[in-house]
Amino acid sequence: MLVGVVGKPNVGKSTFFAAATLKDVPIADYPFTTIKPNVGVAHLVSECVCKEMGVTDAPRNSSCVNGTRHIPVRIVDVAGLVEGASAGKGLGNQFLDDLRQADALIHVVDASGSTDIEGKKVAAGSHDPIEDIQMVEREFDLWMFGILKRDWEKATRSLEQTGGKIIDHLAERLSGLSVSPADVEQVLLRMRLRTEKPSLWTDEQLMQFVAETRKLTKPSLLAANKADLPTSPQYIEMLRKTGKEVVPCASEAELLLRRAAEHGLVDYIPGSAGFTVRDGAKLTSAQAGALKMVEEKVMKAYGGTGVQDAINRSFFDLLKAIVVYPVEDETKLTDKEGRVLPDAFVMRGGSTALDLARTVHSELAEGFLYAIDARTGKRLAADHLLRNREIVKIVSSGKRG
Ligand SMILES: Nc1nc2c(ncn2[C@@H]2O[C@H](COP(=O)(O)OP(=O)(O)O)[C@@H](O)[C@H]2O)c(=O)[nH]1
Ligand SMILES: [Mg+2]
Repeated sequence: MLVGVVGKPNVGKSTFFAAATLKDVPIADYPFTTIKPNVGVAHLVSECVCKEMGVTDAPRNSSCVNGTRHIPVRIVDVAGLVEGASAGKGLGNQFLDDLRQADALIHVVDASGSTDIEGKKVAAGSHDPIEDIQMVEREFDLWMFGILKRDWEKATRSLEQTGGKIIDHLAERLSGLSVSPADVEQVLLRMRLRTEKPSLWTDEQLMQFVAETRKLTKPSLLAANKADLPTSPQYIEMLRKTGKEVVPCASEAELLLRRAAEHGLVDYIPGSAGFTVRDGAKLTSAQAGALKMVEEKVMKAYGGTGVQDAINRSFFDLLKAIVVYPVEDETKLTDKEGRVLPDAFVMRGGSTALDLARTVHSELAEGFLYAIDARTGKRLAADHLLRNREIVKIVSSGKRG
């Protein structure tokens, strides 16, 4: 699972990305090997099961800070999007290459209204961020539309002559965006489009099709950034009225806090509603002033910087992700080496016990017999739908079982 950080230029995407990916807690090894420069590791925070189970854990793929697990996930900083990007303007199609791999999007907007549609600085409060949202979504849709439109007449005529399926054709054209035939079918059904005569679809219908496909396959939330500025609350109010999920964010404040924590100046756990200056920390007056601003304009006003919340919500709300703890010994909650609750895996919602076996090791999946719920000791079948924070032992005839 990969979440993309998108938006027009100068809204604070890179600041958000830098803050979210700043290594804040010590972690042994990242489970991701090849990483492109604009792909980084952020963390989900989730209440660890250690307290409930009354054990002291020894995490390996994640870390546990005061009973909260920080579990690595990947996010990608997408190049800024401007009007005309779908036709190659600005960084043009680069953003689309970044976007296509993303499963969900954090759409960063400048909630202070201090950047125009191209991202140029203007008087605070003078630009309505809702226009930016429409622009970004429209560019994305126009780009998808362009992919389909390129050979539409020829392709649909040929499909109608040979009895080929429009669903397969559309899914094939959009496969680079991880759009499946089932996704296409769902959208077409909802729109009640006549699948036997695609050559009769109008451009408006095709645009509606791509917009619906985007919503289904790239669910998004709004990170209303620069929330610390005085002109932001009014726009945040307006953004909420769009019915979209809105998370007020102060990315710069989050970056400041994580850096200060890294340097041992403050105690701060991402996602929390406050921070404390460490005893004996020698702050310059500039640092003290900046922290005071964060306290007043961010922590007191919003109960947190929102960055961690946006990351969490993109996985848990948009992708319905769950955290699962695989163990070897379901009574001691250990792995082969006796480590207690070593791993916490982030999995897609709808994942099964067999999916978990696959994630742990392919041999476990091949010889899968059944799984055991460590809390109840009950057996779970291969198709058991995993629940968030479930602790599971896989029983397998495979070598690793
Ligand atoms: N006041 C305020 N400014 C911010 C915040 N986040 C980013 N900025 C500023 O917005 C400008 C653009 O940020 P950047 O991350 O480069 O934006 P990008 O072009 O979307 O990647 C920079 O001057 C940042 O310092 C924030 O939370 N509050
Ligand atoms: Mg940037």
